[in-house]
Amino acid sequence: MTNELGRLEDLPADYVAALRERNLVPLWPSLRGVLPPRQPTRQTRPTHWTYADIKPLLLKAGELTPIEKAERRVLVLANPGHTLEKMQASSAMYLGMQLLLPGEWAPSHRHTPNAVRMVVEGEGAWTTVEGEKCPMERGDLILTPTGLWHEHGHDGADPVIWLDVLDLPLAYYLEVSYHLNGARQDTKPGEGQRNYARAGVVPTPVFGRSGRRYPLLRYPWADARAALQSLAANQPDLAHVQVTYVNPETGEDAENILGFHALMLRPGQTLALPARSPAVVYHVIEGGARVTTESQGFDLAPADTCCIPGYAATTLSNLSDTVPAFVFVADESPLHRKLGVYEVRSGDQPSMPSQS
Ligand code: 1HN
Repeated sequence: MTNELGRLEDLPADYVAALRERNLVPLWPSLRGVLPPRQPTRQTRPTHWTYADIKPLLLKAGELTPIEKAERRVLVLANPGHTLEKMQASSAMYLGMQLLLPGEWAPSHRHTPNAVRMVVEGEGAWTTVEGEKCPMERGDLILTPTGLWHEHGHDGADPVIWLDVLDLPLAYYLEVSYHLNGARQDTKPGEGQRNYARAGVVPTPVFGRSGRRYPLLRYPWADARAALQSLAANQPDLAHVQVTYVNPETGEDAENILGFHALMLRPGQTLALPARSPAVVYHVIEGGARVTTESQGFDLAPADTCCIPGYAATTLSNLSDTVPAFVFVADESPLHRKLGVYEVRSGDQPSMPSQS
């Protein structure tokens, strides 16, 4: 169906007014807008945020706004395609860079959106999640899933900065976003990390399993990095050297809505990724990477972050010929799979999910 549909202007003004007075709207003038041919309309624009830009402005926020006046001292990485006021990186993803200064405490709360933190810089901070005190070291991924109490503290000497990734825009859109404040948590040492210390071996179900939805809360960078290097060394022809952060008891995605991965680009490697339905965030942990889509290319330095809309074929290139690049990837794939709209395209051919 490519025929032109009737426009609102084609209708008598008094008819449109009569509809509007009764909270009624004709569909056909807007049908192509909400259901465009072949490819969805995306407000998400390819956007690059450099750490060189963010860091001084975030440190300035540390001077301007005490933690008591901020609760969470964050500069939001807002996608201009959604308008900055919406504070979204994509339709479902929120990104923020958070600063905690030595001695500061970001009080305990819990909320409906799911969050993770990817530690960018600094030592001595911790996040306590449901009483489990998780040290924050560079490259660590720490989960604070929906409903779990969490607070941040800092016993070190220098500022600590991390990247927050939340499904806040989705929760807000669904009108389910709210929080509860709590008292400082009593802490116990990292239970999850002692139980799930090695991949491939997990406590036996009848004896040792927690049965918790989130048995592992901290994924140390040293382990993810070692897994990537081992994978790359063992499979020299493997192009997509990537690991996914999962629930070690079930193998399912670590959280319900957003997916989290760590990717290694070999020295000099260029990796062509097909167009997929979810929007994707790339954040460089180590090294440098060029991220290119049809319309744009970004050179990412360490701690730089970019967002690429869904349905956009993307090429990732290591900027170095001598050292690997390590990239943290967050995407909307668990959500898309649950909704049944997950799609990988070859060329620009739609591959809409169907019955067959
Ligand atoms: C939140 O709870 C944190 O706990 C950071 O560090 C950023 C943005 C929106 C809503 C909740 C945190 C957040 C947030």
